[in-house]
Amino acid sequence: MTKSVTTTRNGDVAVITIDNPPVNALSFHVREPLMEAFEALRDDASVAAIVLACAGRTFVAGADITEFGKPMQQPDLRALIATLEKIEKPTVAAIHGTALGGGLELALGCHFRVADKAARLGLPEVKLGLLPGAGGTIRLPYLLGPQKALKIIVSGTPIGVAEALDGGLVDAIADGELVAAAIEFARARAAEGKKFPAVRDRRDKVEQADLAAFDKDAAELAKKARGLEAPVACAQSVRNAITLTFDEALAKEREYFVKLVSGDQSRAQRHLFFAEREAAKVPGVGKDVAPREIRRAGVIGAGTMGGGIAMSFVNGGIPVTLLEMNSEALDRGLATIEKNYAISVSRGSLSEEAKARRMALFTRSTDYADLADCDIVIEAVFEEMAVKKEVFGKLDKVAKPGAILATNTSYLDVDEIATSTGRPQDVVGTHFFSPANVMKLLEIVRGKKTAPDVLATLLSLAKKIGKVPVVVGVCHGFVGNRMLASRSEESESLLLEGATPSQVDKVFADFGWPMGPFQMYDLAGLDIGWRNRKSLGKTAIIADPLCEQGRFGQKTGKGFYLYENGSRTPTPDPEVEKLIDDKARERGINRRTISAEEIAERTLYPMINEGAKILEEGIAARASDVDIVWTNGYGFPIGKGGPMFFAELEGIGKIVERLEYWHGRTGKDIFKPSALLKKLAASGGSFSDPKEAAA
Ligand code: 3H9
Repeated sequence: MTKSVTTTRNGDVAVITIDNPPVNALSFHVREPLMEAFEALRDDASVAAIVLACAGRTFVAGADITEFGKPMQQPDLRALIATLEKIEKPTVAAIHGTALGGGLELALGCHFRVADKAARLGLPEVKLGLLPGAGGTIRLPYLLGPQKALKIIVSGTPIGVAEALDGGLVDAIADGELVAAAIEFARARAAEGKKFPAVRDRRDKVEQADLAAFDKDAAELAKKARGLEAPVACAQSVRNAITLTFDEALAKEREYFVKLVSGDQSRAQRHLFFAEREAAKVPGVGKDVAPREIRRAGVIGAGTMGGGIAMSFVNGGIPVTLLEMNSEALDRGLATIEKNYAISVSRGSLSEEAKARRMALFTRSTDYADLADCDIVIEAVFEEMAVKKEVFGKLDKVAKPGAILATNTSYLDVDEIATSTGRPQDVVGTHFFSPANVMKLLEIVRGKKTAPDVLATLLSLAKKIGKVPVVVGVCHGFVGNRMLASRSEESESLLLEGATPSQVDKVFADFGWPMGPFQMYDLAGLDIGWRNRKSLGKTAIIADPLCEQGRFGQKTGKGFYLYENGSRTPTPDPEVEKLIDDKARERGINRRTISAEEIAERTLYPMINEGAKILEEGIAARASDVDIVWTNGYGFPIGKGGPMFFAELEGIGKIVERLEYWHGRTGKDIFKPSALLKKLAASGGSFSDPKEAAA
């Protein structure tokens, strides 16, 4: 077994190398020998300078997240950094890959940082519901200035070396081999023969800080935190770097960290971190299954979905043949795509050159024969079985052998679509979420005959185009929309029984959702669901008459709410309330006062129940996959970890009891507790460890 930490010598420069694959996390078996190395080299008179480097693909990517929530074995990271920082000979971190979290904090314990050109540096702890807990919220503001540091810490987004060099976080960019450059740099500093200040003693940038401007930025960020504790704690801790001494601020940082790491929000966000990685491990698709090569994609349909999907491929550097019925439709689709890129240019997130490069990756087509050289074709045509089958029949004739044929569908049976081809093993569903170029979730729908290497290809492709993939089985609506259906049905019932749209939406906002169901309908456009219902022969008691009145939501200025003078702020509309009243009276319903608790139970619990049924049927491989679907595709609050994680926090026993209560009162199937929920309630087990119930 390779040692986690080794020390080598290059003349009078000592090089410590951390080797803890895959990402050099600072596990106990790294911290212990690292501490020994620091102490030994500190006391070794033959060592003039020290370089701290990493083997493998990256510099240290953080503390070992799997150790959180367990008793911390000493030395902890703070002790390690304190020892490193006291070493008087020049210390230099040699950074390649990503220096993240505790990794960057460790590098901040050195006097200097030399980075590879492609390195990225950041403190992503906020994404785990934490704040950097080993001095990052203090040392980073010391080096970069508090306002810049605040942005990096609260967003959790790493920066590149040019920005790091400019701000003073990095001292040099390696020209050539990194460790050799760092040794050179260290030797040159040692030759200067002076003592360099530790970062903790470099207070000039915080002393010059504009506290009022900082507070203004922090207040803006706090507004966006939407109930999450970590961003607020991050901002407070960076503020402490300005107002308190180093040691006082460090003690406060520790206090905040300890509180956050043991809280439910961080547990939920850590669950999501591992859940996302777990979702990429699909039963039956082992590491030995090689993905197919994707050099060109075809997208059929240049409407909202097709255009967004095509943009996702192009953003990942994959050329796209975009096919439409006629050149007018193509012109319209490409004009929208160009407009979307132009918005990014105007916001400064894309350069003109990058926009031009992306637009050049599109090839126009109105002829299926042009799809013959595509390695994957995704159709995004009208959501109707007959139309989809016709498209797949045509595709079967032109696509090359081994090409992946994907249907972008939200509900339809992928196995049935596959029957219109002679190659069902190459057929798969890809459920993108709108706007497809923005939304991260990708439900990959595995048909009965979908080949494992098709799934492996989609999983690696998803990563390349910046999506979070979850493999799901065939059923109406797959994981996300199937669970959503139970919530939608109940939201309308709540209105008829006495709630108002704004009351329901407030319960959702208070829970942490970006918006409630009625604001969501108004934003998406009520006409979409209306069209869908009509095609299925279904009706909605409130939404249908709203549509008949031309109230399609924000785009018509009226929906469940009023949007006056083009405003996006919803205002309750007495006309809608009257409509609800009338519809209730027609049905003999006596409207009553409905509590927030009732709204929460009747909307959230049926979703959890449906999620459990999905698990029983094997449509999702694990509960954490369901959580990834909901947090990435539907705005489920990340601080609650997704519906299935939340169910365990809430108590499965309580949920089953309340479902049974509502089932008794309403007789609706959505409330009939699933066998899995009942089993877990009886055994006290969890979704990941479903113990057998005691006999
Ligand atoms: C922290 O540092 C707290 C301190 O401030 C204070 C302490 C007192 N620990 O993502 P990948 C695993 S908090 C344990 O697929 P990539 C990961 O689960 C930490 N395990 O690779 C996966 O395992 P598996 C702050 C970790 O190349 C495997 O490594 N740092 C950790 O796509 C490969 O990961 C962060 O939040 C970890 N820290 O991306 C950075 N990191 O193969 C978190 C990864 O069994 N990490 N694993 O599924 C990342 O963002 C990405 O892993 C990284 C590489 C960008 C580095």
